[in-house]
Amino acid sequence: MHSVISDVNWQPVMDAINGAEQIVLITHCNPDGDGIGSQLALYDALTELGKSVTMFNVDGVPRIYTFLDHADKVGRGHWHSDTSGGDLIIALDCGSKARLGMPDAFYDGATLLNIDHHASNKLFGDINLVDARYCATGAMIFDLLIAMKSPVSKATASAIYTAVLTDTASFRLSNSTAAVYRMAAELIDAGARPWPISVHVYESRPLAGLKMMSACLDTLEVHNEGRSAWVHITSDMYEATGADVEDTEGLIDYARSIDGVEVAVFIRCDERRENCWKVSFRGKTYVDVGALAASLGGGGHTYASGCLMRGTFDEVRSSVEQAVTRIFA
Ligand SMILES: [Mn+2]
Repeated sequence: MHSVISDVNWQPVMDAINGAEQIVLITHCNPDGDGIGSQLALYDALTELGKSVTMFNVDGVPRIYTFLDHADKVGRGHWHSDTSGGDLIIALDCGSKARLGMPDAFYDGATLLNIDHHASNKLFGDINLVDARYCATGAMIFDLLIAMKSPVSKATASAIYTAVLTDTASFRLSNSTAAVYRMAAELIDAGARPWPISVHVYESRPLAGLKMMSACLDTLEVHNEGRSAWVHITSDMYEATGADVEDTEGLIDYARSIDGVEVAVFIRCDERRENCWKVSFRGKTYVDVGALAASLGGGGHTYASGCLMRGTFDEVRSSVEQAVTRIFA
């Protein structure tokens, strides 16, 4: 196998893993395919090495990723202090400690290892391996396993393939380098099966999800002389369609897909908190939406980012409109 990026020093990560007895793997709230794929891949590899590993996410595993091996072993919900902790906690694909959603007591007595590819990562770990050259945290796990000389099982290969598939928008984004395609080929050699994985991830939507897509696209507006596209979801739309937050994944990509649109904006209500909104951005060619999100208190990548905002829908919308309009001014 060939590493995706060859000049990364994995030694501090390997030392931390080698020295740990109990390891906890965690990813961010509202986890995506990269967070889950990285977690399950590393679980498979570390248990194979004889480590005692547990997994825990505030939001568990989204349904579309439950087909992956070990998905049933991920704990979810609020962490209780009587739950057995680890001496090493590995945070995967997460830019800030707050996004892990855990209370301070969760980290007591443990070393926190932060493995991520977000340029905006806050370097919140005791050990940080953050490298924005990677297309996905899953690709970092691939390189880590090569560095560890750990065999890549079919389960691990499938999990990493899923991580990379979803974080590159099916190998379409600019981060899909030749090395990423070579990794994909090696993952397929190791047992990952592209079409069944795609069917689970992209071809298994519930009908309610399609109804939500239709309702969401009904809110589509184009501004800034055709350069920004806007969609949103309010709480009544969840009630009308029967969809849940997992069904809103990917809707913003339809807004970006419009010819001439450079920035897509997706505002959706937080289903758990009143007057709290998740704002997502996607860029196409020349706009750095990571900086856009940062100007609103969030973060992310050059082409994909987001932030949380409070207020009424109209207040949030108008703040975001001002920020977007400044970009095109
Ligand atoms: Mn990622």
